[in-house]
Amino acid sequence: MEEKEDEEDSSPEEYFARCSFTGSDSDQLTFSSGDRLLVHVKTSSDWWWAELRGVKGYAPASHLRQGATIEGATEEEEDASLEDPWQDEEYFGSYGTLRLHLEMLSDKSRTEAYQQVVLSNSASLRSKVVMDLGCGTGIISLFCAQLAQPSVVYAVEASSMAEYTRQLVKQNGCEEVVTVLQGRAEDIELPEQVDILVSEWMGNCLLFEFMVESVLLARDRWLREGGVMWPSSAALTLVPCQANSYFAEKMAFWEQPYGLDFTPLQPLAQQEFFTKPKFSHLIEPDDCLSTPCDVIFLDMYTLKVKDLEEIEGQFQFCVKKSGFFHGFTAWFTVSFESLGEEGAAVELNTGPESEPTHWKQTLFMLDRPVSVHTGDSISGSVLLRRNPIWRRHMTVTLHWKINSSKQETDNCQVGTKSFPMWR
Ligand code: 6LC
Repeated sequence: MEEKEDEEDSSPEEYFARCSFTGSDSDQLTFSSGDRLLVHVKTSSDWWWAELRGVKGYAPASHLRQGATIEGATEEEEDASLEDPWQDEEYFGSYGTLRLHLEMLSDKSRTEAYQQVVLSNSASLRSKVVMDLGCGTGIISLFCAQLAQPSVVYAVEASSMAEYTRQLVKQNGCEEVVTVLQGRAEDIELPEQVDILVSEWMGNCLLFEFMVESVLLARDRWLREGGVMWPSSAALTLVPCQANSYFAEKMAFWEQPYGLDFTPLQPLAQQEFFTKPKFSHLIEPDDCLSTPCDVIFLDMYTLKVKDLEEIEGQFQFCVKKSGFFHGFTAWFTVSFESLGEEGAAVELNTGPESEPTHWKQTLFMLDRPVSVHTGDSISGSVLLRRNPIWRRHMTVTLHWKINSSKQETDNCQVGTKSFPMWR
């Protein structure tokens, strides 16, 4: 397909993506549901020459519609628009069963980090008012009650697990201290402000699920002036990496299964396995092609809900070993500040140098591997863009530029790829 620059009119039309689309070559745009596109030329009935955030390319006409509202939507889309953009029924429904709680409680690094911060700060927790947002089975609240002497812990839980949490509190003799409140943190009323707001809100790639929004709203409403947030800050870390076995398993596989050439399936494989990030990847420290770099830092005291719409970070990596650059791996770290002189700070790091957690790491595969050498640099940016419709989802866009340290090779390569998580 050739570019249509010369035919462009001066007033492009505004369209919105009815669903996400991943371009299969550099001529095509990649966008997420709800994205605003400017259509310059209606090249054919199927493909339009359009623009998204300054980048031009073809977009499938069937994926676009005029107007962000449900006007002009098909019946099917109207139904979708009646759906809760937070998908709370499904979300809290899944936390009403044991599967996820078992996974979280079995994660010792995670659970013991919270236990440790309570224990190391037990003296300062004395007589304090605590809110545990999204308490689940109540483990953090129970740590507070058993390891310290807070005056009260408000354990807030929206799912039906709250009924059991109440029983667990009783069963463990903590009912004098822990008050279980069933409801969304956004809706509950407390009799007082709190000194400490503790929550385990982190999702894959830190923000997925966007439970952090509930934490920020609760902070602004219920945390007293000078109160403490646990965690107090969070960072997202990125590293360019090789992923030889994943690449072999999903892509190279088609080259010679049983001595046959199945390579025509590779574009399909790419679409199926590399379009979305791979959650639950465990990267070997050896697969890191350079020293990891913190790309995004969130201060839990100053972060605002509206900041969550778009968060951007920059990176500059120096390749420390030659190999195949298959993609980027991301993970996060959260820090808990100490409550005072006698307390201690605690960190929960979900990276490859720490004990694996249930979050593991998130792998973003490039469309094709690039061979890199010691001394090359990989610079660029990462953008986390919250889905404007599905509020628990986001798209991660990576831009990279590889500068080769070798004079003879074509010494600069650029790339960009967007990964919906999940819509
Ligand atoms: C924690 C999730 C728990 O927090 C789970 O039990 C869920 O029902 C609860 N939760 C999430 N959002 C709210 C809210 N707004 N109000 C009350 N309870 C809530 C683990 N999930 C992650 N760390 N991602």
